[in-house]
Amino acid sequence: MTLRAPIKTTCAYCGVGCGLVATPEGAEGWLVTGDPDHPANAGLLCSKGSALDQTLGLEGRLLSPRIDGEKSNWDKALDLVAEKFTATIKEHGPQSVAFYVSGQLLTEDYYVANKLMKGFIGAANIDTNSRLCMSSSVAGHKRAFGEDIVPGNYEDLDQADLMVLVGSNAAWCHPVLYQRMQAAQEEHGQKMVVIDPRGTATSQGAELHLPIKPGTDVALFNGLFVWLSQQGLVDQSYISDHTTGFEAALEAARVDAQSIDQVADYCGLEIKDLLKFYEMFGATKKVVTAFSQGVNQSSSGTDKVNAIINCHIATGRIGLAGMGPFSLTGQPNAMGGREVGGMANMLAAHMDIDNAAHRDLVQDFWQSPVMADQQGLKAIDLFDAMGRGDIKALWVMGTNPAVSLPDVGKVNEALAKCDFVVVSDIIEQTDTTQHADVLLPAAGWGEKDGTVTNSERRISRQKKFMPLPGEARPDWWIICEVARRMGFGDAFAYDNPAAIFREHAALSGYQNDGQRLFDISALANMDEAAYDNLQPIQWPVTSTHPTGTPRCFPAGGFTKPEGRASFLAVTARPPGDQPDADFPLVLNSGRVRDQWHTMTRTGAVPQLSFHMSEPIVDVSPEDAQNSQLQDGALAKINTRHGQAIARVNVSDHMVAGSIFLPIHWSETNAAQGRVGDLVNAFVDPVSGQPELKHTPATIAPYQAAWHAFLLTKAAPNTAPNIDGIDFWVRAQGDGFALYELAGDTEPLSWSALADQLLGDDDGVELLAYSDAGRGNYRFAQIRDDQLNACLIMGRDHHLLPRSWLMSLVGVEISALDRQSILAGRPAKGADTGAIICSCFSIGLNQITDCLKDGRATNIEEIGKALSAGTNCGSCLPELKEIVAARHPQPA
Ligand SMILES: Nc1nc2c(c(=O)[nH]1)N[C@H]1C(S)=C(S)[C@@H](COP(=O)(O)OP(=O)(O)OC[C@H]3O[C@@H](n4cnc5c(=O)[nH]c(N)nc54)[C@H](O)[C@@H]3O)O[C@H]1N2
Ligand SMILES: Nc1nc2c(c(=O)[nH]1)N[C@H]1C(S)=C(S)[C@@H](COP(=O)(O)OP(=O)(O)OC[C@H]3O[C@@H](n4cnc5c(=O)[nH]c(N)nc54)[C@H](O)[C@@H]3O)O[C@H]1N2
Ligand code: SF4
Ligand SMILES: [Mo]
Repeated sequence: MTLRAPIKTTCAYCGVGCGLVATPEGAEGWLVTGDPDHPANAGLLCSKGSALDQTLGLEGRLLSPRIDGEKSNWDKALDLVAEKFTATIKEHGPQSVAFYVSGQLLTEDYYVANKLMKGFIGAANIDTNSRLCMSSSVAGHKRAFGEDIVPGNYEDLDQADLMVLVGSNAAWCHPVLYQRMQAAQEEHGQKMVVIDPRGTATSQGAELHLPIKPGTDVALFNGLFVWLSQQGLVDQSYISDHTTGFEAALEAARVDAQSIDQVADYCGLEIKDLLKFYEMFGATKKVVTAFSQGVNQSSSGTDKVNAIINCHIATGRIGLAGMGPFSLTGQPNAMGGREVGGMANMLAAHMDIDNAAHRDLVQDFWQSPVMADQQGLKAIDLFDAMGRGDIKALWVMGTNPAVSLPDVGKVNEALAKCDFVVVSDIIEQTDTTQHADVLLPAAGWGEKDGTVTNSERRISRQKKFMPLPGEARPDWWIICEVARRMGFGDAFAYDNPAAIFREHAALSGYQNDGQRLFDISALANMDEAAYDNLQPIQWPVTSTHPTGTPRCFPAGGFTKPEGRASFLAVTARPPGDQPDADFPLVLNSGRVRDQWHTMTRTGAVPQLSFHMSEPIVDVSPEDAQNSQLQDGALAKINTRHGQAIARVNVSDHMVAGSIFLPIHWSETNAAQGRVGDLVNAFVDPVSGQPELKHTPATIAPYQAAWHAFLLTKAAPNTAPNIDGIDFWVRAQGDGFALYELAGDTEPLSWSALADQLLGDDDGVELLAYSDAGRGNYRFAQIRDDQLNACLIMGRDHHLLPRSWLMSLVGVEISALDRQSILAGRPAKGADTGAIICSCFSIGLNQITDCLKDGRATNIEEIGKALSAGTNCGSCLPELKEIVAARHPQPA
């Protein structure tokens, strides 16, 4: 029997780590709301978090182990995995096997995966999607502080007088933190500067946006460093008491920053804007510089991190309330993964694999037969080695590398070539599970117990409140069962995640003596009940700080020898691959508001599907004109690595020379929508993090001969496998699927194509309109006075407003609706327009109508009239922009 009482847990998605309450609702259902007591969010949630209760269904779930695609059972599958790994190691050595894991695993899962690979298999070929995400920050922190530490906490974001956001679209990616910053703007006039090559929902709310030339952040911060020192704004006593390397770093910075003009020119910025930023930074003591993937995902990512940290330690703006460099972690447990050392170049508990004393310490603690004595392969090298046949057995857990790695065509070839691929996932059909010899059904969010650590070093419990579905099992259990079958049973005999956590906590304190700040040994003796009731707590958690530590480095005290932080001498380097005549544009890539990564969970939630229902390429008006692209039409984007097709959004927020594609679509839900196919695999030499934000590209109109969209209740969860369809993308509606379709050549018979797409359906009323001359076709199947399917085809891409037809699903179709469908024109006011507020499904037209007819003049009034923006608030930046377009503020 399941316990049907409210349960406190943590969000499954981003690194903000919001606390949630899952409350039973109805017979089986759960309602998920923000936990008002959790310090990360104080009850707030974003659009993704608020829709978590809608991901709890079992549609698409992997519910039993599979071998070669056939249903199997746990014993057979686990035996096979253990046998194959053991045999491969025996024949080809420990370096011939690898794990590729994820910052979305819980700390306990991560800990045992790392322990098995490094201490029992004896190699370090365990890398993680965090390589693509946080590894430059890890490397930057280690170089500066001697340890991977995010010094501050979220209260600093509230207390700062100036927030500098570098390469972060927090309004969409860390929405709850962004809302905290917005509140700080209102409460005490906090200022915001956003440094990003494109305008974003985040930069909308900023006092200053610096549309930096992609990849040039090191020069910008070197410029700041030099300027601060010229103005006498560096803190000499802090520098001499707590740091080393100031002079050398300043000298290196001067190479980039002989003058403000040089910096402005290199970074493609106006001198006055640059100076304004420098003056704001110089004049404000409480500055937080928060950074994310625009910094990390770069071939100079580590240097970018250090260029930022240099400015903070030069001015003593670190370790105190309202200030500091702040790496925003992406995944829910990116930080936890770093604690357990689950990357190829780390050991465990913030120890180094290159350090013999650390290796001995960990081996002694684990009582393990072997210990990896050299770094393993980092993600990009790992898949390259697999392509060469050097990695013969791979186990993927909690990540979808066939979508998310750069140059992913090559990755898919490597996966296809690998002798033995095991994938643990919650979803049956992904681009990666296609390659699996063995598929292991993992328990998902809400079905398993463990801990995660958020961006501010705060450990929170994720809790089970649902039964295990089918044969799904928690990841830690799966890993321990394989370890046991490989002969390591004693070291993996945990009864529950609490036991693993205790060991992890004990290791952090083992022979530590204050050498490593990551120490949670005060949690090492928690019994199950204490573990279950663990309140969110920030590490270090030691006998001297039993209730946790809100801030590190309050007065120096860095992990480096003598407690000093290092300045790093860095100079700007251009991105690895430069545009040329064939590929004159820079392809940037990143996230959209309502989707999570490869959409395996958020893609199934109707409420999240229509803020952006297909891959959109953002293009500046100038580039659109040069490439003859029309807003709303399809375009082909090509790079040296591959091709994608996306719909064009001509946007004033884009600067000429660069285009932006979202990362979310895959072969599972689109044809040619996978951005990884395009992206180069150039890496940062220090961190190994790939340059996912900068690939030379070209864009051209995709001259489709026909376009269509299909809205159907009979929602096949697959590609429309029909000859002549060259482009398709699928979005999940409430009880229906919406497909966008296009083809290169006009169908020989439109009606035959229509029959194939609609399928026979006896007993339905068919509305059909065709104008062969213009090539306009509209079909609607109506059953019991409701829309069953509808297909609109034509030579033009404009067709009809999808939002209008979607609004007809599930309601009685009136005579007027029938007329409107046949006429191809919605009745006045019937089209809600593109969805802006996902929580209440409020579209753009509804909002603009409300502003036009005077029902509202500001966001609050829109909220009152339509409810838009009154739940999670994720759409507030967009509402602000819509209001501003209608009611421009006097300058
Ligand atoms: N909605 C949503 N939220 C998420 C996620 C999600 O999938 N969906 N994923 C989570 C994860 S794992 C992560 S890592 C975070 C990522 O969070 P963010 O890093 O905020 O998100 P991105 O969209 O990847 O990229 C941020 C910005 O970097 C900019 N950028 C590109 N090149 C440069 C450059 O050279 N310099 C500078 N300064 N900026 C540049 C891009 O234009 C983009 O706006 O989001 C987390 N939150
Ligand atoms: N071009 C480009 N590429 C990028 C990025 C970019 O900005 N640009 N960003 C990069 C970044 S920062 C990141 S973090 C990655 C993210 O990329 P991925 O990690 O590949 O993306 P996800 O969709 O989060 O994959 C998680 C997988 O784990 C499964 N899963 C969910 N819960 C569980 C569970 O409890 N157990 C197990 N075993 N499986 C589970 C999901 O179904 C899904 O298949 O993408 C990277 N790739
Ligand atoms: S900001 Fe949104 S996605 Fe991130 S943890 Fe909070 S609710 Fe989840
Ligand atoms: Mo990430």
